[in-house]
Amino acid sequence: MKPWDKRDDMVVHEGEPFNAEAPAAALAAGVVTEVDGFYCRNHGTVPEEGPEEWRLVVDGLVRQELRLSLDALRGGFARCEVVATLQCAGNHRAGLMDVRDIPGEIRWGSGAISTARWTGVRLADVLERAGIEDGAAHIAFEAPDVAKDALPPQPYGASVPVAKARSGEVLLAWAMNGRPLPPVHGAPLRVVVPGWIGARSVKWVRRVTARAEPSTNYFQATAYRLPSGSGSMPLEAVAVNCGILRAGRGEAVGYAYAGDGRGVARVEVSADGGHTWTRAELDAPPGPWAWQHWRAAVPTTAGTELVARAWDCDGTPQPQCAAALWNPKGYANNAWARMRL
Ligand code: MTE
Ligand code: MO
Repeated sequence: MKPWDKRDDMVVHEGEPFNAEAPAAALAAGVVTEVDGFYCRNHGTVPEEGPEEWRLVVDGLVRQELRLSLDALRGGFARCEVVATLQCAGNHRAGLMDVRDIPGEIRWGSGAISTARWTGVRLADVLERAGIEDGAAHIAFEAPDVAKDALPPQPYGASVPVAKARSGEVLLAWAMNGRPLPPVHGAPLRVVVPGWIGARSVKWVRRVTARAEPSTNYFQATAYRLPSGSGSMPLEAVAVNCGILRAGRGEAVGYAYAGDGRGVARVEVSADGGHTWTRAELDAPPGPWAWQHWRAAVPTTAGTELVARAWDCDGTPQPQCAAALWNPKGYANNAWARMRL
């Protein structure tokens, strides 16, 4: 076993902090990913915390500050389960690095994505208990792990606008696939923001703060953004994208995912560089916040390059070329998926 009870075949990019993508076999094995194959993205060292002294603080622009133990969370609010896909904004970065190098960033292939059944309470219910004041427009999350790649080095944090925080799908989760969260995935409690880039799903969350402005944390204010106008904009919902997981014996198998609950309408695969396409058979998603698996009958002789592309339910297609999507930190590459056999 690799560190953190992960499968031996995890694609480990960094040992410390531990950054590893899910092997294609783990992603293909089921529409819900086993915890031992679930990708890991860590900006700092996994914190050690005794659940005994752990408390979640809810403060800022609220009528009533809260200090909640795990038992208080479990016992005081309705329990909720959501099957949600997490995808790192850096998933498929390798395709952008092939266009032009991106020094200092992890060369993620298409395995910085996984799906779990998360159990916890709705963030909306906790915010309701605290009573959000009128001036609050963002909900910020703070964790104790210190990110060395932040400038300056600082604990990890993020925020989401109040509308997303109050939506029923955003969880404060203590379990993953029916078992307590393992340390590397955020024990004892993490935020799960379905449909949005993984960076907003803060692990080891200790503080939830209602604010007038977005979090000033490096990972909200500086990283995980795309150039926009003369400034930049935060990455939020995941754009429709897909991956090819395996191909052989005349069949290709993969995943497709469109964030923000949009769902995938169609997937096509080409074995001739995009001249002709075969429509893939799409599995039903395990829920509105999850990816879908697909399979297509296509020639799979050695040397063939397979290309796959998806449309979301708004009719938005994936762009063809990574070159048009290149950005300095290498986020959000949703160009057509390619696999050379
Ligand atoms: N939360 C904390 N506290 N520290 C982190 O480094 N990484 C974020 C997010 N939450 C991170 C975090 C990023 S960039 C992603 S993609 C997801 O966690 C990855 O979640 P996972 O490791 O459980 O797959
Ligand atoms: Mo990420």
